[in-house]
Amino acid sequence: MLRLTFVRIFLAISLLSTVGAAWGVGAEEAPAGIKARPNMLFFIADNWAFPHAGILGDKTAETPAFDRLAREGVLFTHVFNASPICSPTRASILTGRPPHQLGEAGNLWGGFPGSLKVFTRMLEDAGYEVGFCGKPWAPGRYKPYGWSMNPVGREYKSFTDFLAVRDPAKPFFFWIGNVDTALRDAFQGWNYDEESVKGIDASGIVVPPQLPDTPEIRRDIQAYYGGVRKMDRALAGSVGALDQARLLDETVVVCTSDNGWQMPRGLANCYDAGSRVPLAVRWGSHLKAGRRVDDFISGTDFTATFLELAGLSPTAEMTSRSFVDLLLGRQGGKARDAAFIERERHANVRRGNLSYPMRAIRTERFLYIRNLRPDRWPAGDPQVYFDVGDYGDVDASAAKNFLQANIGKPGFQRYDRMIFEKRPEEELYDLVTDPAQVVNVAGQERYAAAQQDLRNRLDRWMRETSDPRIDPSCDPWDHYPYYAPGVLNGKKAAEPYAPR
Ligand SMILES: [Ca+2]
Repeated sequence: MLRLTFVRIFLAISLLSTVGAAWGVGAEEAPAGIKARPNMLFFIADNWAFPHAGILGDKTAETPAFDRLAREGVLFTHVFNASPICSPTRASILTGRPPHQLGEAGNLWGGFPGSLKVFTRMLEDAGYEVGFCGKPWAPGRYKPYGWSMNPVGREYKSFTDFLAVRDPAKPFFFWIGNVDTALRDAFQGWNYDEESVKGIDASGIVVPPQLPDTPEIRRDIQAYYGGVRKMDRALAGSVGALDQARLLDETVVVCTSDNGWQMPRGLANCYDAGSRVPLAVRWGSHLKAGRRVDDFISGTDFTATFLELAGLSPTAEMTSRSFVDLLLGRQGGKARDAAFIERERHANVRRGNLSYPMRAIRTERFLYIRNLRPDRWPAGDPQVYFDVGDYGDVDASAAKNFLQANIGKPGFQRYDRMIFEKRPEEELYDLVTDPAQVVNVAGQERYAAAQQDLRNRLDRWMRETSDPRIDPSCDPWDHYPYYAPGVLNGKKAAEPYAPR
């Protein structure tokens, strides 16, 4: 049965005859030992940050399933998503383009323009069966924009449901959007119940220097690690389902996250805590087991990678670069030496519906951030405006409550400055001396040349990718609708709030 399926797929591939071109060889000499058009399982966590996995050296993180993928496949250590925010990152993964090219999809809770081309649809058009369960492109609206279903594809109740009903003659791409590492919503913390955190030693947690080391903060991080453990168990279940269906070794299994953790100065910030994510890929015997790749990967690169695996090429407008060469350990891969990170409006937490635009470049040595509207509040206005409360771009949690209760108190000013207060136009962090990115060295004489070089690189990238922000007066993201369920001024609005 399986053999027959393989023959059918092989015939279909020969007919399409696109595979050879994508692999860089003639179709008839199909790559030795490489199965063309493999199944792909994309497991994407929500707000799970680097390096919170056992195999990355984190002693508190219990991630045996992720560690197994890395041990039996490839572990990537420098993966940065294009944005530190859910919807724009997910949109950039689907389109292979930076969020600033995606109009409303560059904001959280925006719309997904019908004109955008997504790789999942391209795979479907090329004969793949595509589906998802859990969190797809979200949050935001797609129906009024010409999409009959989520831009990821058709929704299934679970991965096992999908496996049971899929057409075995077709290869598949399946997206699992796990949310165990996210806060339950913007108003509650992680799960603190006994079962969720059982066995996770809060005293063993390493509190990063951007947060005060107090029992309140440790408790929040402990609960987050409970989420990490739960997420990893879900991953184990998905890999087990593949194994049970005898599909594991012929399926490319990818596990990553959409952005960094939801602790203050993480999510919605261009620091590593907001944008750097774990990534491991397993593909049976096709990948040499236990390799570690330190080249830079942008989250936008998944697009071209999945397309290449399916024998397709990215469109001309995609900035995505395939990392199939890096996966296979081939020479001549077009490895990046930097990643670009950006954000626009996260929650609608500034008077006048204003965004807080940032653009950043992360190299091995430096992180350079440009705050394009430094007169605005990076974490949201300090006065209560929406139900999300003060500084609404920092999601509500026990850690935030604690920090807010201590604003202005002795010993807390440095955290106020790092998390809540306005920021200078330029930030520069030297990762050799300051890996946590807490000491801004922008403007210091000894860094003048590096700062100028990074400034130029960022400008060049903005110009080359037609970033509307290259025009200093341009603010389109302030005017796009904000579709979060009504939480304006303490009232549950019947309709989502849209800026006037
Ligand atoms: Ca997220």
